Amino acid sequence: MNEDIAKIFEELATLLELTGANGFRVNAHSKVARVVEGLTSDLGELARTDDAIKSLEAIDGIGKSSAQKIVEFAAQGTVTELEKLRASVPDGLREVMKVPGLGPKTVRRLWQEAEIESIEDLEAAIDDGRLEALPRMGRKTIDNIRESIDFMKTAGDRRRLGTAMPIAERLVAAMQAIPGVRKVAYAGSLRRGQETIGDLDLLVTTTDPTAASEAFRTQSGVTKILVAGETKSSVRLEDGIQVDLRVVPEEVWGAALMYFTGSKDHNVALRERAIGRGLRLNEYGLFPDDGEDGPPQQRGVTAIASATETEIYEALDLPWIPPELRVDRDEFDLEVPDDLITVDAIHAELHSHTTASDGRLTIDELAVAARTAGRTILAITDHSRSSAQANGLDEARLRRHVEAIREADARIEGIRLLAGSEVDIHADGSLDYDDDVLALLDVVVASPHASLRQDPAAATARLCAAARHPLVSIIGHPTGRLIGTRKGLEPDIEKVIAAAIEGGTALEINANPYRLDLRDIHVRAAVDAGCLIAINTDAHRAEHLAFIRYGVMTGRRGRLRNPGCVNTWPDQRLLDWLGRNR
Ligand code: DGT
Ligand code: CA
Ligand code: CA
Ligand code: ZN
Repeated sequence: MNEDIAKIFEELATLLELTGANGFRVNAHSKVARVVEGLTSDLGELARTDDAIKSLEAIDGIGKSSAQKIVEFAAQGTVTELEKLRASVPDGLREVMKVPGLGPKTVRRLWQEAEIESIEDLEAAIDDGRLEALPRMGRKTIDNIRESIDFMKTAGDRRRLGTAMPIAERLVAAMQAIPGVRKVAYAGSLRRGQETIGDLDLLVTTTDPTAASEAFRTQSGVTKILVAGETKSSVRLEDGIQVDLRVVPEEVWGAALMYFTGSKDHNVALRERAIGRGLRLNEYGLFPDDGEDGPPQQRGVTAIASATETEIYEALDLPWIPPELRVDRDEFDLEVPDDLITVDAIHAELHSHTTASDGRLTIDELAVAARTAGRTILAITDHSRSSAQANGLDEARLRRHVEAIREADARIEGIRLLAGSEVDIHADGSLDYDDDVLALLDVVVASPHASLRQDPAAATARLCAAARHPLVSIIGHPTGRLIGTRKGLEPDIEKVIAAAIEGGTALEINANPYRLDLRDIHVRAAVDAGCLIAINTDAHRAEHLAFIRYGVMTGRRGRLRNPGCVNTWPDQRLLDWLGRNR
């Protein structure tokens, strides 16, 4: 319930700003959102008690009118003021709000001063020069807006890995519960751990195909049935994502799973490999070539292999290839490493935030959460002073924070806490604290946060300088991209990798599904060059620690092996590496 309430206040704040309410009211609402998000007890319950208003008002940051809205929401599931505000704003403006870099203030100006009520209006206004005619609207701002719109369009309708995965896992569990169903798996780009997912592909085996298909199509959350066949169904879910289901016979499970996992290029390459060996491969199995046209299974030809992926790969003289490697670049030519990175191998989290900056948990709470998640080392790396919007720490606060972390480390059992900082890399490559301050810390994650539109040469110089700095342990989310919304820096990645190797610095795979930065192909380049990699969740709350799986999938796509990932190292080796220049 708290999350819903926070969202409502966030939306209220946005709509108020958009409709020109005074800044005080806007801030009061976004403050409530933050307060509610940070609460550990459920407000929904509190809001249904007799003196709900009084109890809510007693919470720091919640005033009377906010308390009334929370009570209204708990009782009605809606807030009248929000409905009114929504009605007063053109629908198309919501899309305009989503354009990266356009805040409510600017969108209000576009709306009021240039009558822009949709993305289409905005594009037209850019084209006919109306936008440029507005006061305080420079060429550069307009170029940025145009670029952001183009970026939004190409990102299209794909979902982030971290959005698709929980949906797929829920669907798999639901299918598993249907009588007669035996095997269930998700395939497609999700199984390959791609950073964005077009649609979900589910496979099942069952003793009752009709019942399984029927249950799939009528389950809650389905808004539209697109295909309703005997073995193939396709539906659209509430949030718009499409899910394909195929019911396959148990004996062809491996062939079907392999086919629907893809990638398409990998499949094509496998099929050619089969042909080269006098065989035919399709989603029903690997068959001897009988010289006839058409699907061999329809002529009663017996498959050489079909039940498991492993037996099919083996019959093609290949080891089982992990789904993340199935891209058709060079997965057939290279050995599949037997120590490809896994979630289980990771026991150190080296990038995390507490309430000292913009995290939700105290040092103690975060330590316990990390320990519960199986970590044996946790580096606490709150933001540095320049990240003002993230409540970055000035030097005095940092010193006190370091003391607090060391004190907590001495007190809390079962996990080693390291005192660190996520230090801003300025546009020119200099760092946000002086070296004598950095020297106080156990871990320095240096990350770019601002000036993310600088030109590639400047970005390269910036990242290289930080990577060579002797007191920097890790370059955090090196490009600063946000999937689908922000392109981030476009450095010459080979040069950054070379600088990191020179400095003995690790490049981070930030496991947050909005980031996955380094991205897979950059990881691959780093791994090939022998550069160290760190996989961190950048946890701002307890649930974020589970993002590690997405970082690991990205690492596997880059052929990252356990020894190349510092988070897998034995504690003492890791500590020695972190302390090497201190
Ligand atoms: P997506 O959904 O766009 O994120 O990407 P995928 O890879 O999940 O693609 P999707 O859902 O169209 O198809 C799932 C898999 O099925 C795909 O990875 C490979 C296989 N597949 C689909 N169409 C073809 C095809 O025309 N030829 C071959 N060889 N395989 C195909
Ligand atoms: Ca798919
Ligand atoms: Ca599909
Ligand atoms: Zn961070």
